[in-house]
Amino acid sequence: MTGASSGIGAATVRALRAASWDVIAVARRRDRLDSLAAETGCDIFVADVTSSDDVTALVNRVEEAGGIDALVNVAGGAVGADWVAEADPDDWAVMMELNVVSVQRMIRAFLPLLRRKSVSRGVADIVTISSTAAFISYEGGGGYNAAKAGLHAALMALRLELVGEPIRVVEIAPGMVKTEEFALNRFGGDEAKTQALYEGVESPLLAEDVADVVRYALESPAHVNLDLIQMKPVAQAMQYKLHRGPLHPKL
Ligand code: 8X3
Repeated sequence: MTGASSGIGAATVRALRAASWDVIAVARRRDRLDSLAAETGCDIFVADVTSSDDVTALVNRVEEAGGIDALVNVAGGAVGADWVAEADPDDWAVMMELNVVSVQRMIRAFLPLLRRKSVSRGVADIVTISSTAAFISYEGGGGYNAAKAGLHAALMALRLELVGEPIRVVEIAPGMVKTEEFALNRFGGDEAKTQALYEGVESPLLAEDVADVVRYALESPAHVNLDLIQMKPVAQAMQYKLHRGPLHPKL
């Protein structure tokens, strides 16, 4: 599973290890992977999913380890919150590479192994974290909206292309998830903007909530494909319809 060094990725490693899955945690930051390995007993592999050489080395390692039952694509993210007319095209290119092209690179690389594993396990899985940003655009989200919408479109095509094979293509699209890095990266390290985003929101989703759904998807009976799951905190009806303050019934 990719994106394992923090946030939803690290939480998913913990959730899967707690459910006795063998996990190869993949990310760029060795120190974080080392801590995760010490904590959970997962295997680790330092790789940048934007590098074809790194992904090839990872495939070789996974083959040596006997293959995989599931590929979980978590790596992704937003760079900047600039409006379309002002955003740096290089930021957009990074988002496209990380959220779309790298996922395709991983799927292309691992599909042969997943096909082989599906014979013995009865099913194999490709689980990918997208975002509600794939479906609803918002000011300052253009590049991220485009990238996640592209990812969603690609996963729909993949599901069509794999029909007839015992391979589940699962897309999990979370809304507001409070993690240590997502918003901070998006806002270029601006703590005040990051704090303001979550200000007053009663119980935003946590990385662990998304990790639970990944585990549930993987452990569902082999004939059940969760397909597309959107999940949001109760306080969020849409990205632009967010309740700040306590939730209370209208009695
Ligand atoms: C992040 C969700 O609402 O910031 O994937 O677009 S949102």
